[in-house]
Amino acid sequence: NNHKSCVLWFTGLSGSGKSSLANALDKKLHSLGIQSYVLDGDNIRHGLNKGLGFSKEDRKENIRRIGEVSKLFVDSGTIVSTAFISPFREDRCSVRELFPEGEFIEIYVRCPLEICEGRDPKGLYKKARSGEIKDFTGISSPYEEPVNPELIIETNSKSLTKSVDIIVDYLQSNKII
Ligand code: GGZ
Repeated sequence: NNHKSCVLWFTGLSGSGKSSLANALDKKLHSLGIQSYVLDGDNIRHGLNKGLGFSKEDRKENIRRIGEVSKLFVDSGTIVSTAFISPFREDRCSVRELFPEGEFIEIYVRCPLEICEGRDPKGLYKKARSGEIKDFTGISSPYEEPVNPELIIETNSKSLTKSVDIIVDYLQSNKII
């Protein structure tokens, strides 16, 4: 299949649906015969970035390394989707600067904090409220919204299928796939 490579940088709160969306998109791209890969907490924070925590400095280093790894994937001809909170604007901007214009596509997975907190699949918000987990994004650590993201997906009001379609349309309109 003839396609360009790029990074789809999903950013948003814990529980906003970044991983679900990145993984659903990944499936869709594979079904179209497109080489695609997902980087998320499961394959990065448990491996390459084991040992990094959630202080501002550790998150910065987490995102920096993910940016560099994404670049390697893009060099290999892959469409890479990254699913990390990446709460700091400055850190996301630094990653954007690693790529030529058009290859870094920031996707803000927007979902109200109350909804994310209500979902709380791992009980982390509850622990953050009680103080058992500190520096928790949205509760005791900031989330800086993207200023000019290429796409905003409202996971609260859109189905997963519809959200995937919006991203696929974007990739087609911009002649990436
Ligand atoms: C935010 C935390 C924290 C704190 C553990 N703050 O819902 P999850 O569990 O699966 O996703 C969250 C994940 C965030 O890691 P990232 O690498 O995406 O963060 S960042 O981009 O800011 O570096 C959550 C879990 O790790 N988690 N403690 N204090 N999320």
